[in-house]
Amino acid sequence: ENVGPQEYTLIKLKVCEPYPPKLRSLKGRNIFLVAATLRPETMFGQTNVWIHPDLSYIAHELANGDVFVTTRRAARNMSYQEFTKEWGKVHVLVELVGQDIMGIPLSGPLTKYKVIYTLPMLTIKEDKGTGVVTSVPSDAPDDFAALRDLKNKEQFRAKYGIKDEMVLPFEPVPIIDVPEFGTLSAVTACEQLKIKSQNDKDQLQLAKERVYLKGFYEGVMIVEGYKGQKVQDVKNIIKKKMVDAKEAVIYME
Ligand code: A2H
Repeated sequence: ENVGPQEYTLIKLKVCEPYPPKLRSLKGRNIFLVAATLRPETMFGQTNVWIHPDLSYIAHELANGDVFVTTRRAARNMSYQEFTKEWGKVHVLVELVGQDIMGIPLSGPLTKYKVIYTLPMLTIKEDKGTGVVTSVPSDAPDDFAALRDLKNKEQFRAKYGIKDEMVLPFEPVPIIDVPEFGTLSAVTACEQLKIKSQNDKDQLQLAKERVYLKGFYEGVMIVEGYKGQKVQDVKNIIKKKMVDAKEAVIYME
């Protein structure tokens, strides 16, 4: 683990109306699920957003009137980073569990998919980031394995009330070329290591070790506007663009 504070980019994923029953009292307000990522330059490849079905979340109000959905722990951290009206105070609007916001439509920055959905991931940690994770199956083995599980297992989808159209149309998007791994590095790594599901912990750890460092240090962007540029060189540019457009915010923990 890192020593000292870690900076995350929080990606704002706007909840589309009509809102699910638990959020209905917030009709007319701008509600965002916010996902903590270390890889803002991969947002071109978002296909869905992961939520833990049994984890507690809150919808809370920020100083600018926006409503963020995160864990209470992340909300508290935000209150010490000038997100809230009063320093150290969280303004809770609604208490939720993940299942209350499962299978809901969102719109997010940079992805080619106009609408993406919240889907269940059981390995989300309560004590990291916001408890909301954006999914980039092209470049993150955890995301690829979990999305493939949902695609392959109808019972898994049914258990969490996920409809076919929230999962089946969404394919990994080639966004970064990684030497030796190609343009879908997470897919390649999962195939090489014969990963069968999101529960293949040790193999997934290996896959991640293989692709993350290489993706960051040797990856080359292949998306329009950044073609041929190194991931390292565009990461901060893409991050700043989203922050300036109010599509993302910087958060520390
Ligand atoms: B990353 P670190 Cl393409 N539980 O975003 C589990 N995983 C979480 C999480 C939580 N509560 N909060 C964030 N994460 C994930 C993109 C990505 C990420 C890519 C490649 C690598 C990568 C798309 N998912 O992470 O322990 C998020 O996934 C490499 C580790 O703080 C976040 O960035 O290092 C990353 O883990 C933060 O993990």
